[in-house]
Amino acid sequence: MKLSIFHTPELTPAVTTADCAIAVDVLRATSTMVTALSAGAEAVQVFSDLDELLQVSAAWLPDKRLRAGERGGAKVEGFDFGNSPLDCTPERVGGRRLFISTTNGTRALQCVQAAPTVLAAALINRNAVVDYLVENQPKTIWIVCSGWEGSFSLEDTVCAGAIAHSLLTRLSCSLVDLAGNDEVTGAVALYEQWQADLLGLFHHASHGQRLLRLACHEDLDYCSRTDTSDILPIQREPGVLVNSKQLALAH
Ligand code: 3SL
Repeated sequence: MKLSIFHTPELTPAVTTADCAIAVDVLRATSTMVTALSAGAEAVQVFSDLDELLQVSAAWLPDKRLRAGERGGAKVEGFDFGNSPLDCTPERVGGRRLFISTTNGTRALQCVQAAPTVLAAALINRNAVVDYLVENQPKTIWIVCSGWEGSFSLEDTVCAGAIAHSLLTRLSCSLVDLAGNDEVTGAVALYEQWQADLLGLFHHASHGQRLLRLACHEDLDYCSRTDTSDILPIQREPGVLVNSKQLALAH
């Protein structure tokens, strides 16, 4: 198994050669997707373009869909939700499809949607992701961090490091054997330094600070908790992610 980490969609090779691609946007898109599926959403469908989201979701009955739109951390006017995982309660999302477009996270998913397997990871479902990788043993894995508008982000890299760190233990392999690029070694070191204070790291992160200015303290706290959800979002068709347990039942 070889793991490579890319810090942004822009740094990710245009042609995906990974057997398994994992998109990460800890603050907050992939944390929101995990939470929506955990609360019983039928699926999550991702868009980089807001107009396309409105057009595609218009074909769905209003009581079967929810539209989530975020730009610059704030909710887009006219949408049902912004991008807070805490909005995804069973009462609000149960049985509905979440159509979502965010500044960076949905772009990360779209840039690897051609991979044979596409997963969404956050700190809250780190273990579910690692369980899948240990069980299925894909030869080549890419973790694509969302970053912020083309720049590196601490919170996504620490999550990539948390996944790599856990794989090293579970597979009893060395960093040299696992790492497909230098970013893996850097991400593991970042995680090792901050694993006991991930919320503290979020307070240093530029996007964490942006969200704090928008009074999203509870979101930061929620997204910093590791291994609290056993939900694994997996792509069923390009751009559409479902709970992996649902996909297993269908086969
Ligand atoms: O960048 C993104 O895709 C978002 O997750 C940003 S935010 O946390 O909703 O502000």
